[in-house]
Amino acid sequence: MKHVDTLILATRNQHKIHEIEQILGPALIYRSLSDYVAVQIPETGQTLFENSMAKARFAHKISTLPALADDSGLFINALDGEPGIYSARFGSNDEQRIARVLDKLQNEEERRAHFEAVFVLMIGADEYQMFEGICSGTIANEPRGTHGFGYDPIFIPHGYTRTFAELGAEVKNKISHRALALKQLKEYLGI
Ligand code: ITT
Repeated sequence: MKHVDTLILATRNQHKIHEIEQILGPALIYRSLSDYVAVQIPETGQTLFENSMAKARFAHKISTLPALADDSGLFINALDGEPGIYSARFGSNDEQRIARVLDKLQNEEERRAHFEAVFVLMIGADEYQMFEGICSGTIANEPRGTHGFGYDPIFIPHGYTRTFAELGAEVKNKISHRALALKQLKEYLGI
């Protein structure tokens, strides 16, 4: 177990920040990148882990605080894992990204997919821990629901008939890739 009371969240995605804070709860104090700098951290890695490491390392360096990064993506079987690590760059906004996925899956019966999140907690310059979560499901035929963000309106988690965007935060934050990874982090921090 590791004692940490303040964390800098190494993400610019407000939806992620909200989910992370909801899942981890009030035992920690949260700082964000916008408390420090306005620069965008380039994502040049070939894997979620490499990108997550780069974000955590950067946030730790500028703040000297323990830093938590989340690199995540939607991996679709019929598209050989696309959009995967490029999930955030698959279009210029959520609507376009969703339309592109649905277009590529037109008339496709194989609709299995999974979300994956890789968190890196950078505690010191050479000290880090990695936590991973996977949530399997299928891609809906059309967007449904208004909760959440990103691909939530087209992702139906395994065991459910509704999308994450229909199910809402209470369900999503128990079963999502982010929730599963952060459960391990909570155990690690003893919170
Ligand atoms: P940061 O790099 O600043 O953290 P980002 O949004 O660019 O923010 P990623 O590079 O990790 O983050 O891209 C993840 C993308 O994958 C995200 O923008 C969504 O499009 C998608 N995604 C990840 N988790 C998701 C979730 O829980 N629900 C819906 N879409 C999700």
